[in-house]
Amino acid sequence: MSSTINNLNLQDLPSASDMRVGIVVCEWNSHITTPLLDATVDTLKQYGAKPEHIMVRTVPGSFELIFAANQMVKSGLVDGVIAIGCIIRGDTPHFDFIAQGCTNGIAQLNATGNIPVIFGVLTTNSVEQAVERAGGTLGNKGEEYALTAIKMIDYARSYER
Ligand code: DLZ
Repeated sequence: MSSTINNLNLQDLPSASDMRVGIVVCEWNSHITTPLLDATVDTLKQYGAKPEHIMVRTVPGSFELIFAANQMVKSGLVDGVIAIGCIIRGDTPHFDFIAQGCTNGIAQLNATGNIPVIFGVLTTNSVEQAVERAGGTLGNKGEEYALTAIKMIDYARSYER
């Protein structure tokens, strides 16, 4: 196995065998978010996460990720949350409002909460760019989301040791 994936150093990566991970995934652009979700779950399992410790919930669109991720954070049922969405630029300014709102909302959860929330939201100018990153020529970003969650849960735990 190579020692990096998508710029992430895999050396000293902790096992996810005792980690509980929540995933919130969007229905919007499901042809993109489903392969992102699948790669995220597969990678978590590959690094030891137990299937029964991976909680997956679905929301309509990326704007709803903020509320749903916050509910998961507050539930105390998980050690970290991965928010998965795909926002594709259209003909109206809607893209900018949703992308900005979603980004700010998830950033705020990270700044104020006590568990990490991973930003697994693709923001692309075209469907093609999204496909490239969801199992296409540029790989699958879901792997990166899972690895980042494992690293950040371990990071959060370093303050408990
Ligand atoms: C309305 C909308 C639009 C135009 N585009 C996207 C998108 O590309 N990706 C996405 O995840 N959601 C989109 N949405 C839906 C909004 O995120 C949200 O569900 C609605 O504005 C209702 O709050």
